[in-house]
Amino acid sequence: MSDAKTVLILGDQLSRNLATLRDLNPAQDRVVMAEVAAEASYVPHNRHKIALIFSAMRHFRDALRADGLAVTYFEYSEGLASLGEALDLARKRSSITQVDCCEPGEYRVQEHLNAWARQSACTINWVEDDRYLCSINAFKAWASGRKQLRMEHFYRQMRRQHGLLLDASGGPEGDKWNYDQENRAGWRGKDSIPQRPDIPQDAITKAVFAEVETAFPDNPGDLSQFNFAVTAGGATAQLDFFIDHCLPLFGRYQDAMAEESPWLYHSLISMYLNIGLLDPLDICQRAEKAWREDKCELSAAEGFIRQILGWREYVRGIYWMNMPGYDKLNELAAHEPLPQWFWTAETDMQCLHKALQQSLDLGYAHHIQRLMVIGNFALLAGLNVQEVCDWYLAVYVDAFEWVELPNTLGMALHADGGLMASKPYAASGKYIKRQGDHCNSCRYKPDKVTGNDACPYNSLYWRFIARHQQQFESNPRMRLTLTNWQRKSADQQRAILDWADASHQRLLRD
Ligand code: FAD
Ligand code: DLZ
Repeated sequence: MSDAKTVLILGDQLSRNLATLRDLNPAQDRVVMAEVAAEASYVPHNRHKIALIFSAMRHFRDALRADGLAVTYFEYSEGLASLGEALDLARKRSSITQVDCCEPGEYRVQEHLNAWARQSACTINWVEDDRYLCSINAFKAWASGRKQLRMEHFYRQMRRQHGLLLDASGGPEGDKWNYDQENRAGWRGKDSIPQRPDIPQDAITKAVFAEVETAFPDNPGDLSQFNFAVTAGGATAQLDFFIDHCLPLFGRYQDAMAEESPWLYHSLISMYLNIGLLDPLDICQRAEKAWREDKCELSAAEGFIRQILGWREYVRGIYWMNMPGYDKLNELAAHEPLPQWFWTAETDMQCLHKALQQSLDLGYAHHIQRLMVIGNFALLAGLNVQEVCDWYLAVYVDAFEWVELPNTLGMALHADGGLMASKPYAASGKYIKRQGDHCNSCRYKPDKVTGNDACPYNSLYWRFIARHQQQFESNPRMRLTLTNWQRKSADQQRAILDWADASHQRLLRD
């Protein structure tokens, strides 16, 4: 008989097919799972996120036990400080010299467990997490020797490698790899938005709500609006709903924003994918099948698959290739303190108010809200990079550092100097007006740059461009913007910058 195994399962590793769970011997092996203060408190997580993870962990524990596996499980009320403490307690119950654990989603957790292993004379056997479609080493190999990394090149290789949306000759279906140009419609209220199903909550989830309300009274999140699945079966039902009702218009409105809906046609699946309740390849194959069965346009299926097969895997590669260190980058020297109203949503900029409010209440905002409303404001206002990243890590239900950090620090804040994005995603109020209908009910006018009713994004945009002119000069993708700024007369520039400084002071003081 081989030695008994001890497997640590983290809160975002709730997949029955996890590499460390394969081939366990129920007669002797043991799984350890723990709800611990360090993980629940390293940022003030949204209550939706804590409730989702604790409830999903408890459901997963019960499923493993139903399969005959022995699970040592610590609930939050048992008061454990850290994952290390959970392993210490597990060691008191049976002798453990090695713990098997799949690669974690955060460098911080890896460091913590490595430190625990050193002081406990135990080894941690890190096992590759093959739920991802590109391993960390495969990404590094792809990236090595390339002068510039571009998601599009990575994505094409992933399409070929996983046989997605390919024609008989191995080329892209429809002769085009990318339909992004067709996926940029703004929201004008012309289509009806599907009503999302109410997800029933069982006794486990209700018990978790009560514990979370008590233990995290000051964290964001309105649990009366909790509507997440907590099992693989429940998450699959949500994916089914998306494929049947939302995928056909997903592509067209991917970049849109609507007053009436926090999610439009988006899939609302990132939280399930990230904690292991859904499988990325399966999702991509489902989207391709929907297209082959004529249930959606190619542009919708391609746009959706690109997010999961392309962006999701790409950001994970960028994170692990650049950690440690990536989290400290601040290329544009952005140091302004995060305004208090990021935690209350009290701002009279309607798009920002809506995006912040739903982020705080529901733990969800779609990509354009995260990037072009909240992230764009943080970029233009020069908000402190680490404070903004911590805010994103806290607020969103799907936030784990491997995916949150490259998106926030890299894509939204351009703090990595262009590793993630070849130009800053800086935009004025015009973009926000074009993509949605928030401006109709806003007190500010998106076509005015100065004056009390001018949209603050406009003058802040020019202030940002003016401040970073030198850094952007060598970037050909910024040339047109810089020329537009430089063509303005000295008086015009002065008037815009004076107004921008006054607005900046007012907004950051409020
Ligand atoms: P859809 O729009 O329906 O997209 C489908 C899926 O594609 C998503 O579920 C997600 O798994 C994947 N996806 C799409 N874009 C990205 C991307 N840029 N990076 C990685 N995966 C992507 N996503 C997270 O999962 N966790 C985060 O913490 C997170 N933080 C972000 C912070 C910022 C500043 C930005 C700009 C984006 C962030 N994203 C993050 C990416 C993206 O916004 C979310 O994945 C998406 O909004 C989740 O909603 P959805 O499931 O309805 O996605
Ligand atoms: C986010 C989170 C929370 C809130 N709580 C726990 C927990 O109690 N136990 C646990 O194992 N994981 C939790 N997580 C997820 C971790 O913080 C971390 O993001 C992942 O373990 C990284 O793989």
